[in-house]
Amino acid sequence: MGEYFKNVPVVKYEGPKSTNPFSYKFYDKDRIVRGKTMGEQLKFAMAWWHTLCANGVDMFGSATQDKSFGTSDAMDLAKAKVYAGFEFMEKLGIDYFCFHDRDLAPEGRTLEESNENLAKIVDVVAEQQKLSGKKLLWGTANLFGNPRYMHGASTSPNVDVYAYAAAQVKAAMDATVKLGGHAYVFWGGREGYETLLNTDMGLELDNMARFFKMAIAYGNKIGFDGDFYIEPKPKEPTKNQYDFDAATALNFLRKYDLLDRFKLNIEANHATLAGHTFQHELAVARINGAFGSVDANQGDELLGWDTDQFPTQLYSTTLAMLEILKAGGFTNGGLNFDSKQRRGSFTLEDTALAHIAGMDSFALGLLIADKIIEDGRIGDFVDKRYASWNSDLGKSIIAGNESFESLSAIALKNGEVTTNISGRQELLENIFNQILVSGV
Ligand code: XLS
Ligand code: CA
Ligand code: CA
Repeated sequence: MGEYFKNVPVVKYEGPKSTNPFSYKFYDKDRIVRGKTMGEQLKFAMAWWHTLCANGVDMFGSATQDKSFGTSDAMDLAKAKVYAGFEFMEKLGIDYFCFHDRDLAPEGRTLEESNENLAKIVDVVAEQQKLSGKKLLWGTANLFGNPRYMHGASTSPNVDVYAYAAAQVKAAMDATVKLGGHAYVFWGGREGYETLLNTDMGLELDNMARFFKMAIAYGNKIGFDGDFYIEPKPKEPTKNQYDFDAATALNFLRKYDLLDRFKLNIEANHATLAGHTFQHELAVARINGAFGSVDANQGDELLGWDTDQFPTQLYSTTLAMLEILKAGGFTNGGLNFDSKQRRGSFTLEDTALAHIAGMDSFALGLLIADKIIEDGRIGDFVDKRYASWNSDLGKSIIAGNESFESLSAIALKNGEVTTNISGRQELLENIFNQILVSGV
C-alpha cells in the first residue's frame, strides 16, 4: 500500500499566528460555534474526481500533475486512489468524500464489466471506511463523459441511451447505499440543448422527470433514505442546461411534484456562471425549503468559465456561511470541495495546501458569520426595514384581508408617501468589514 502523500504531514490546528503552511490557522475542528463543532458545521468533503483524478489537463495542454500513484493498470490505479484518498483524508482531518462512479472505477468494455469494476472498488472503499470511520457525503454517476451521452442522458432523444443512463444510475445508487451515503446528486452537464432547431424541449424535460421518479422508486426499494439533489448550472459543457439556476431547477421540481425528495446542491462557480452570487443561489434554495448541500469553490471574475478554484474569497465564504446558518445548517449535505489546484500548482503537496486554504477560508467564513449574527446590527437593521409590515395595515395585507379597492382607498386618503427610510447599504457594508477584520 505505501504512503502516497509523502511530503504531507498530519495537518492540525495551530492558530492564526502559525507560519507552518501545513497547519490550520482557523479551522479548529472541535471548537464549538453556534452549538456544534466546526467539524459538524462545515462537514468538509473531498471530491474524488479533482483530488485523486484531475491532473492539470486543460483545453490547450496536457497533464502537469502526476496522479498515477505509482501504477499503470486502470484497476490498480483505482485501488491506489482509494488508499491515497483515505490517507489524504486522514492527514487533513476531512471526514467525508464524494464520487462519480467513473472516478472510483474505470469503465469496462461492456456495461457488465463497468458494473463489476465499480462493485470491486466499492468493496475496497467500504473496507477503508470501516478502518477509518470516513463517510460518504454523496454519490453520483458520470452521465456526461462517454460519447454515448453526446445528446444527453435522461434527456437524450435516443431511448437506448436513456436506458443505459438508468442502468448506470442504478449501479451508482447501489454504491451510494453500500457506502452509507445519505445523498445522491444529479448534475446534468449534457441535459440541455445546443440548438432548439433539433430539440423537443417539452419531451426532454418530461423524460428527465420520469427518470428522477424512477430513481426515487429504486431508492425506496434499496433503502436509500437520503436526499436527491439537483446541482444547477447554466451552461458548460452544453450551451443551455435545463437546471440553469436554483429558481429554474425549483420550477422543474415543483412542476413534476418532486420537491418532497429533491433539494439543491449549490455550487459557487455555477452561481456566478448563471449571473448570480453564491449567496443568492443559497438564499433561493433556503427560502424554498430546498437547501441541501454545497459544492465549495470559486470562479475567476476575469475568466468566463467553470474554473473550480479552491475558495479563498472571505466575502463569499462568509456570506455563504450566513445563508447556511440561516437555513439551519447541514443535515444530509456538507461542503464538498469541487475544486482543483491550479495547473501550475502541480505537486501533491499543493493538493493538500489547496484544501487547507479552502478549509481555513470556510472556517473563517463561519466564525465571521457567527460574529455578524451575535453583533446583531445587520439583522436588526433588516428587521427594522420591514417594520411597517407589523403595522395594522401590514398585518391586514398578510392576513389576506385587503384588496386593490381597499388599498386604493387607503392610498388616496394617505396622499404622497413620506415614510421611506434609507437602505444604508454602505453603512452595512462597512459594519460587515469592521466585523470581518476584528478578529475571530
Ligand atoms: C461540473 C459539476 C460536477 C458535479 C458532479 O461542473 O460541478 O462536477 O458536481 O457531477
Ligand atoms: Ca459541482
Ligand atoms: Ca464546477
